[in-house]
Amino acid sequence: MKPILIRGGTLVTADGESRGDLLVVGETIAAVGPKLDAPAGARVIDAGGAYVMPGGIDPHTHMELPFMGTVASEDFFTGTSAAAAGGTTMCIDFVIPGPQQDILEAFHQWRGWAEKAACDYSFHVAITWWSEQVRAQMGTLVAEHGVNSFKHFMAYKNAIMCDDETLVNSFKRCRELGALPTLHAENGELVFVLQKDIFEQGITGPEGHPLSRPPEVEGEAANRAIRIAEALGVPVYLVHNSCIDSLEAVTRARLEGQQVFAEVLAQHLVIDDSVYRNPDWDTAAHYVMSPPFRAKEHQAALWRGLQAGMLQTTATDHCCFCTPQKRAGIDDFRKIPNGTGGIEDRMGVLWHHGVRSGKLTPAQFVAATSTNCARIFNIHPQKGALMVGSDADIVVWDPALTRTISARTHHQNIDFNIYEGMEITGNAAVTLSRGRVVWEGGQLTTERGTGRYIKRPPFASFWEAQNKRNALAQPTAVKRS
Ligand code: URQ
Ligand code: ZN
Ligand code: ZN
Repeated sequence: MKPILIRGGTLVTADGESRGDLLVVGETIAAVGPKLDAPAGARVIDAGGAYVMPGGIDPHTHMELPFMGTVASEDFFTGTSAAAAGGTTMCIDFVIPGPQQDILEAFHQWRGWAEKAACDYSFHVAITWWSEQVRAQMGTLVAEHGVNSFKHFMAYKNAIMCDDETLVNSFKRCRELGALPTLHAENGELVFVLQKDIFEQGITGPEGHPLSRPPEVEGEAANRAIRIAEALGVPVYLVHNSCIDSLEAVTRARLEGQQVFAEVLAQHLVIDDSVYRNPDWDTAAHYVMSPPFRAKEHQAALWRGLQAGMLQTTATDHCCFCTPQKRAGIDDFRKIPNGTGGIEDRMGVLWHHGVRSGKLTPAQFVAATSTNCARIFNIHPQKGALMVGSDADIVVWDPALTRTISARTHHQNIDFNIYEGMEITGNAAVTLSRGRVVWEGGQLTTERGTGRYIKRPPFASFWEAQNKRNALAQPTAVKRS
């Protein structure tokens, strides 16, 4: 590949903005600074009037996920390509072993599916059951395969839900390994009973979905997970916080100094629960995901949480089921496959509703769409940075580029778009994945298989300090005379 000089832009990182140029040689950033010379044969990209920022990292996707009797329609090639069209250059997906499935076997299964990816990717591994073998294999995944985060679904009873015994055992194991436990925090037992009650009252349509998972169902689980983590002395990361109830649990813990990290989905920031009252069954079912979309006051609180730094990352939970797949629940909302798309629109939606509205600065935008995720999951500054030696995952962001979001024009492999008709200003003009231009002039030039699996090292430094602290705090036996 020829060297690429990105010239005349405003470089923006999580730490601020500066005018300057950026030189890419091969797959990494070779130089950053004012008035860089173009080496012989270099390609020059004019970034005048645009921002130059680290490629987005989406910490929460589910490409080609087998779930609820079907398989998500987006695969690792189409999904990472659509991501590039929106400025995202890496995703962290999920290995979700079936109950009693060997977790190493599941890991290699997902690694096989992801070989077609067009941008870089990594995997959280879900702990859906417990045994001494699971415990041992978590160690193998950390030591040999670069996994430093393990997911726990507190919802989806009789499927992938794990009980408190599994949570406690797995959290303890994460602490031993220097890995970060992550959580889908909804009380699955409550959901199961509420779903049954609502269905038996005769509410069978998509409007039953949010009724069976009210905010308190999420708040209880979020608080329980946070308290378990506190008691065991392990950090914790809560995915898709959707409401005031979970945000309050996160905020309290963080204000007390507990190591709690929290994610919010772009769609939960801008879409409310009125979507479930759409008279068209298909349209209402398009929005069935968990946690569900909430009443308006929750969006305002989530924006404040993002601005205040209580929510550190933004994601999409990109888990696509087309309309015919959603219709599996035509007579029973409990059977509608849970999930929505959004990987292509996350950054544009956040820029339009966040930066253009004055809620976020460009630097906060970069932190929330890329750098915080890289730091939390221990891949900074390889990812999420514009530093010499960083991977050349870069977006030339045009703040004036306007587009109307639609399934008719998006690159996602799903037959609807949850943001259908939304006009946004601010989009990726050029996207580079490890130095390769994959999006430019409205055209994708991704190639199957050019994405790489990114290993994420354990958090040794945190744990050594934590273990030393706990050793000092060991309760001493009471000497009785
Ligand atoms: O719960 C998740 O994160 C996966 C199964 C995607 N589906 C969803 O509704 N969020
Ligand atoms: Zn989830
Ligand atoms: Zn998910």
